This record gives sequence, structure tokens and C-alpha cells, in this order.
Amino acid sequence: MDRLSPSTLHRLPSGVLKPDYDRAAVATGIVHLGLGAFHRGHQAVYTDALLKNDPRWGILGVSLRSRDTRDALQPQAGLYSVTASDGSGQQRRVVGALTGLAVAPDDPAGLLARLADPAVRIVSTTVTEKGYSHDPATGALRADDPDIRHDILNLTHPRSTLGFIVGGLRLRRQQGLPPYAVLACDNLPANGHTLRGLAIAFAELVDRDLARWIADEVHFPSTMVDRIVPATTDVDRDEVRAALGLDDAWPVVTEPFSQWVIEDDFGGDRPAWDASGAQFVRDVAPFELMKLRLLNGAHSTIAYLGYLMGCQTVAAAMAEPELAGLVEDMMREEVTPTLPALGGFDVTAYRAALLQRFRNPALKHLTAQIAMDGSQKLPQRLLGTISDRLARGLPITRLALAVAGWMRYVSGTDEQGQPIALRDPLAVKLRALADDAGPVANRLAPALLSVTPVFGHELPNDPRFARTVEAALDRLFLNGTRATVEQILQN
Ligand code: CS2
Repeated sequence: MDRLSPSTLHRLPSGVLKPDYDRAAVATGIVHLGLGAFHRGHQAVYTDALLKNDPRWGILGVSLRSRDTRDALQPQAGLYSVTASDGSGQQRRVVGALTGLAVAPDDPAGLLARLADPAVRIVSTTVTEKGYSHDPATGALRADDPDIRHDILNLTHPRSTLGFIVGGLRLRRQQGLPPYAVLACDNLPANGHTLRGLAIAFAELVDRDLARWIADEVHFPSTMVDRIVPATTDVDRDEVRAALGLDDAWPVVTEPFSQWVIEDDFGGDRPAWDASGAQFVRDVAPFELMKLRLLNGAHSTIAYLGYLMGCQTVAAAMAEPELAGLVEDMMREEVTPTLPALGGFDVTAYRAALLQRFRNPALKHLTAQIAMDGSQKLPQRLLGTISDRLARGLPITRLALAVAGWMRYVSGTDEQGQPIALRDPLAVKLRALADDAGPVANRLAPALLSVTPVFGHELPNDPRFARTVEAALDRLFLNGTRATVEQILQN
């Protein structure tokens, strides 16, 4: 079958939307770091929809490690399809917003030169939590990270996200160019603010004047990004091929829902993303907190407990009435009271919509995929909520069970005695602690609570937290996950 490409676009079935602008006239105004499915199913779609009116904002898509996306999309001249499905119907479009594809390690100096192109006004990121090279509990730069140490000494050939962002800014400053705005699009609290702090801390280790220039001149708007975009499967590829009548080597399959709330602080020109459905606001924080704690907090809970109950996907886990009930109770009773009021916003409807989204049968969202990188995700998804509740003297039963679920997962063996493949930047350390403690709650819980990059210093010393987590972990080991979820649901 022929490949999706500029010369085959006219053969797409009539229901498939395609670029409504002259791709040849699109300039590269954005460099995006982290060209995964999420960026291609989210920010690139918002951008695609405005290029007809403003062709200055094409995207150079950069992978920081793997060549897979570049190799898949290069023969398609950057074109790819996005299928939004809710289980009963599909909407498909071909996105043309990628004006170029690059693999950073293939030519780091070449990428820096692209970052110094005056037409580039925005550098955005979806590099996941671990791409920030920071301690998730404190937000502090991990100056001993091997890539960071490398980049401090070799800023003309960086490896890390921070190295490219700061290396590109240094070049622009040297050339007398205005900086670009840096747009963080990862699931971190105050992501722009966090990235700004890290960029300045990193720059200070290279050149203090540069650090001051970044602090004074560079804008780092925060954003809340939301769309569930699971990793593409071969089944997705086959379905898309049949629907398009063309081969798309890396399609994106996602849900109809999409939300993007952006702090309107670019210090200069920016795309009219609001024309394609995004929202510019003065303060993203309340949106972010709501999304991280309700959606992502629930997601991680479903991932660990669902995985342990033998559910491969989020939809399968939601089909377990006890688990679905527990998650719903957690969101309503334990998470919602910690959220700031968002004027006119219906949080009850938001929660109901989330549960519906989790049930989407079209998405094969693997619990193992969400379970990944737990050490980087727990603080903003669950632990902040727990701290807020403890400060107000409120119970944390279900949230503590979710944390215990992570610990049970980290112990490395499932309830059938099969190994659990732990994918986490702290995997070596976590595995060593877990092996040393064994499957014994009063040894494993304290051992994992001592990991300060995850738990910080305060929470582990709060007996209300430490004891509740340990008791939940004990029940998981003793009675199994299903029975524990049932018991806690009934209490
Ligand atoms: C998920 C998120 O993989 C994960 O950890 O919780 O990627 C989630 O699907 C998105 O944040 C939804 O906007």
C-alpha cells in the first residue's frame, strides 16, 4: 500500500481533514523538544488549525534520543494522521504542522543553530517529568546527573533538554538576537516556573551573566495540557491504514477531548492558539492543580491498583466496579476538597467526564505505561494532595492506598509471582531497596519512604502518613489488591 505523503494526500477519503494551507509557505516558528505521540496529538493539532491564517508557526519536531519518529515520518514529509475515537465514532485528520524533523544526538550543533534562527520565537517541550533533570519532591536541579554534568562542560554539544534550551539562548544572546519564549507542556505543577528555575540554575553553572540575562529576558509561560494519547499499537496502525487507504507509519490514536490552558506571558508574538480552542489565562495554577490531582492522580491510582488486579488497560480497570468506585470516591471525597475554587467551574461535571474518558473503550491505554516513572509522578499527582489534607487534619485512606499500590508495584513481583518490569529513572535504587526489604510492609514502606527525591523530608516523618501507607501495604501483601480495594471501598 502507498504511503501517506504530500503526493498521496489527494487520495484520502473525503471525511478525513487535511492541511487547508500551502505547506510550502509555512515557516518554522516553533522548535519542539520531545516529539512523542502526545505532542503530535495535542499542541501540533492546535497549531495545524491556525496555519492557514498565520503560516509563521510551523514546528521543527525534535526527538532527544530515539530516531524512530524521525525515521517513520521523514518519508511522509512530516505528515501523520490523528484519529480521535470515543468507541462509537472516529474523527480523522492529517496534520501538516511539522516543517522538519530532527534527532538531537545526530547533530547537536545543528540543532543549536536552528534554535538561534531569528524566525524561531517559541521552544516548547514534552519531555516527560524525568526530562527536567530535577528532584521531583523539591524541584531542585540534579547537578550530578551525568547529562547535566556533560552539558555544563560541553554546551556547544548538549544532550539534555536544559542543555539545548540554555545552549540555544546563549547563542542568541551572543548573536544579539532576542530570546525565544520557552513553553513547558509537561504534567508538572507550575511547569513554566519550574523550567525557568531549572534553566537559570543550570545557566549559573555555565555563565552567571547568561543566567542573569535568562532571568531578566526570557519568558516561560506555564501551561495545563490535557489529552489522553496512549502509545500507538500495531492494531492502531492496521485500523488507520484501512481507514485512510494509505500507510501511515506512525499514526496517533487519541480521544475526542482536548484541553490546553496557557499562561499569556510570551513577552512577544505568539500563535493565536485560542482560535483553535486553547485558552489564554493570567494564572494557570488552579487548572493545573485540578488536572494533575484529579486526572493524573486517578490515572496513577488506576495504573498501580489496576495492574496488580490483572487489568492491562485503564478501560479494563474501570470495568472493575470496586476499583472504579474507589477511584470515584477518592476524587470526590479526598481530592476535590483540596482544590481552589475556579469561578463558575463545575467540578462535579469535570469528575464525571473524567470517569467517562477513562472508560473510553477505543483507547488501549496500558496500565503499565502510566505506571512508568512513578518516582517522578507521585509528588504532584498524590503526595501534594496528601500533604494538604494532613495539614487540615483530614483522612487520606484512599490516597494512601494508591501510594501503597505504587510500593507494591515497586516490590517487583506481581500477585501471580511474575516479575514486574520497573521502568523508572530511580529503578536501580528502588529495586535495591525493595530486594533488601522483601515483601514485608513494615520493612518495605519505611525503606521507600526514605527516598527523599520522591517523598521529601516532611511527609515520611508524619506518622499519620507513614502508618496509613504501611497499613495499606500490609493489606495488599496479606489479602491481595482486589480484596483490599473492596474493603477500603466499603469503609
Ligand atoms: C498519564 C498521562 O501516562 C501518564 O502518566 O497519566 O499521560 C495522561 O494521559 C495525560 O496527562 C492526559 O492529559
